[in-house]
Formats: sequence, structure tokens, C-alpha cells
Amino acid sequence: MRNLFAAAIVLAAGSIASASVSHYLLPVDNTSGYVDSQAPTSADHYTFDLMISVTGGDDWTSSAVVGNLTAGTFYQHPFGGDTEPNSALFGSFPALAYDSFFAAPAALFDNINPGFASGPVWTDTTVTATWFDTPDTGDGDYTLARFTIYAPGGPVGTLVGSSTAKLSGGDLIPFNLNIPIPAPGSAMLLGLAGLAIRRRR
Ligand SMILES: [Ca+2]
Repeated sequence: MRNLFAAAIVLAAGSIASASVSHYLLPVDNTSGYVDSQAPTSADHYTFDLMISVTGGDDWTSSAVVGNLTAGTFYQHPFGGDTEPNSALFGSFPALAYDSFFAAPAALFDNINPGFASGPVWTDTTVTATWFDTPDTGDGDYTLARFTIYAPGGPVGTLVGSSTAKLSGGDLIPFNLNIPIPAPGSAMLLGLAGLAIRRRR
């Protein structure tokens, strides 16, 4: 009995470690970029931040992502690069804030950038990258990447990948995120529909 109890504690500790880092997509209001002499955004541009939530004294160390769009194309501002754009230029080029780019956990637009182990490789409809940082940036919710998608009919795609964090060592903490972001109600309805189908059998 004591052994079972110990095993349960080990299992619980393992799940707490991997649960201290989680991913989600955050829609970003990009309307202030509509007026831009270089590359204006519009109502047909949709901006999402790939977010990481770090809790329990953990620390993000790296992520890998494969992004695929089946509707829409990635937006790249001509003055942007693969990392956070220079906020000093936002006054003249407000859409630069909605460039597609990768970030390291810290405040947005602080010019603290990640390193890349591979990529990023962009096409109009795909992106792959593996990025990392070495400072212990600790708990918080951080933007890991920003993706703006031009999609007159609405964007459709997936972001699939994994992250590593300090407390879980080399464990890969997976994510599989959909664009558009499913409404909380629709996921629940799908679950209920599945339950109904199972019950009918
Ligand atoms: Ca870019």
C-alpha cells in the first residue's frame, strides 16, 4: 500500500511538471495597423499570438512548430524580420507590429530575441521553426510567436509542435492548435455529440 502511494506521488509529480507549461492562441486586435504606407493591414488580416503559460517556477527553453494554412497566407511586413520588430518604427509604420515573427519569453518588442536551432522557413502558407532562449524567464504568459494571416474568407490552419521546459527536462510538451480558434461552446457541443453517438450504440 505504501509503495502504491509512493508511485502515485511520483506520477502526480510528473504530471505537475509537464502541466506547468501550456500553450494557447490569443487573437490580437490589429486594427491600428490599417493605415501604413508600406503594408497596411485590413479587416481581412487576422493576427494570432502563439502563447505559452508558465507556472510553478518552470522556465520555457524551446519550441518547435509546423504551421500549415489551408485558407489564407502569412503576412510579412517589408521592414520586419524573423524576430520582434523595432518598436521605434511603429509610429510611422503601425502595421509593423503585426509582422509575423518569433519571440522569446519577455515583454513584447523589448528586442530580446530567441535563437533558432532550425528555420524559420516561411512560404505563403507554411512555416517551420525551432527556437530557444537561455535566460530563466520564469512564470508568466508570453508571446512565443505572432502570425498575421491575410484571408478574405477567414483563415484556416493548424499550428502543431512542442515545447521544452526546465522542470520537465527533455520532455516534449505537445500542442496542436487550430485557426480559427474553436469557440469554447463548439468544442463542448462536439463532445456532447460524440457522447450522444456513443450512447446510441
Ligand atoms: Ca516577419
